[in-house]
Amino acid sequence: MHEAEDHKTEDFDINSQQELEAIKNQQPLIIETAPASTRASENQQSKLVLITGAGSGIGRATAEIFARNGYRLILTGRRVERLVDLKSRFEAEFGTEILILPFDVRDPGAVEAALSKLPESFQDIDILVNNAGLAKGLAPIHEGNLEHWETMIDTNVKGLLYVTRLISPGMVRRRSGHIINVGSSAGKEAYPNGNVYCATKFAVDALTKSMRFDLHTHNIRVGQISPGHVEETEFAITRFDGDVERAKIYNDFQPLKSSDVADAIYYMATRPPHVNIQDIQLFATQQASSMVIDRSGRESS
Ligand code: NDP
Ligand code: 8X3
Repeated sequence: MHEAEDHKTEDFDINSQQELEAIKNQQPLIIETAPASTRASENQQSKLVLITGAGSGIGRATAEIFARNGYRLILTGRRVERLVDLKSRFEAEFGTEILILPFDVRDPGAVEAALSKLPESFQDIDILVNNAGLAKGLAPIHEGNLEHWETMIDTNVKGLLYVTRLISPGMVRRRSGHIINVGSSAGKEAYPNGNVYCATKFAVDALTKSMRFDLHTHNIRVGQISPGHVEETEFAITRFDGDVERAKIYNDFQPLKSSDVADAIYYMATRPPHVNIQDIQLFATQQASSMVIDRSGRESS
């Protein structure tokens, strides 16, 4: 559905011509959001967080909790208008400093162009949240759609790798950093028709473990979060290509909310430096496993 809305820069109101030009040229866009005297970046605690897929769902909720707590942010995703909206809201509510960086994680050239030209004050990324990802389709293996498969593998696995490859060297150089990958319950337990999506999230699980092997001697924390069903996201509508009826998969039980996952990510990021939470698996109370869900109605909201 939103593939069609698609990632245009022309159809929305950007603040200035300079900003529009910057986005069109794939230049980093620094949005200063409050009078200098109140800017969160001037707080001593102000760490820098890069979130992929920040324009909706879990990424947006994660951006919000970090912004509310005074962190500086680099927000990425393809739909610039979503990022611009967030920037405006965070400007008004939290007075933090934000860099908008639109790129497609599947395109290694675009990832490199965006991340290799960061302004100096946005180069030292303390926390990377590898969140951008998606499911496409829900079909048995013998009926699978090759384009869906490519999209999931390119986004969930290769995209995560491209971003990590560019950001982790700075963390190694500084002997400081934290990488949090957004996995899934689907990366712990395969389910019928989940085949390729599950495989990509199993890959995220494996990459999280191997990245930790590679980076722990450099004082870098690597962890992952593995949620079950999460509402307040575009996950289902994307999986079912905009089919609103098919995407109604949360009506008869209370799933996690995007803010529940953001809260857990924030918890991981705010432990003392000697503590690394390797994985948080979380389900809604009414969900016992990928396939075992109490669909008798919402117990709570
Ligand atoms: P959303 O669809 O709301 O968010 C996904 C985000 O990823 C979007 O903001 C999208 O932005 C971005 N994205 C997708 N493809 C690309 C791309 N090629 N390049 C850059 N950004 C991209 O769903 P969720 O918030 O649910 O998904 C976030 C993560 O959580 C995913 O990794 C998903 O697998 C995982 N997850 C979701 C669960 C759920 O039930 N919702 C449960 C467990 C894990 P844009 O389109 O603008 O690029
Ligand atoms: C999303 C959860 O169960 O739809 O990763 O795969 S599920």
